[in-house]
Amino acid sequence: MAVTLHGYSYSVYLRIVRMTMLEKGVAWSHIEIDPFADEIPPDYLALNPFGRVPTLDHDGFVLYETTAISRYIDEAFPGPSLQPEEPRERARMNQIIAIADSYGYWPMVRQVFSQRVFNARHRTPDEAVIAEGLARSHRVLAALESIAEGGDFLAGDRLTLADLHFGAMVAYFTASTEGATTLGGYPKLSAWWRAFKNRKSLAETDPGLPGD
Ligand SMILES: N[C@@H](CCC(=O)N[C@@H](CS)C(=O)NCC(=O)O)C(=O)O
Repeated sequence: MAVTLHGYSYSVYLRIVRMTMLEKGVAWSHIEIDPFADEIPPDYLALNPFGRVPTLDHDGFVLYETTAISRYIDEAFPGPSLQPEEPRERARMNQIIAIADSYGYWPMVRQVFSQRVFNARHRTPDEAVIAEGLARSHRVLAALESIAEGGDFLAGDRLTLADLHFGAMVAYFTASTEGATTLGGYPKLSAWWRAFKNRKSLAETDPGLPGD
């Protein structure tokens, strides 16, 4: 069974899928595609008309949208289940993923991390964008602090897709000093991150920075 992932090495969303694959013990091959390029190759747009990454190809079954991919991997492959059976825990997991996508990704990754860390070596960071990103991140972190389980995992008592999803975003967010300081103001999330940041799947999917 051949699994191919089309993605951009520095993509948070690609990392979520890669971590899911590692946690499940699934091997894959990688095809690099830069979604920020001026022109997206037509053969990629034929797979994903939105031109975003990642896109999965599993023996000709093509799937895009990260949550659809990670749930598919969890359900289609053996290995530890990454979704709770208990309805309320499963609902929390889904809620955390939706909050991360809807309200967290843009301020935490695109406004704070991209400005302060990723682009900073060739462009002066836009301090107004960073300030706005930090302000908007607070609301996300406060919301997650109030619903997080309070232990090593965000939903329930074992690893779920919520940890992988939000963890990839927090990895980038805390690569900036302001992001790390901001997260430090939320005790439950800080305790979760102290445990999660040592996870093997997170370390093994660290893309570093371009030129490292
Ligand atoms: N809803 C998509 C979002 C994926 C996404 O935004 N990926 C980023 C990279 S982390 C991307 O392709 N960005 C290109 C752009 O913003 O034009 C998913 O869940 O897969």
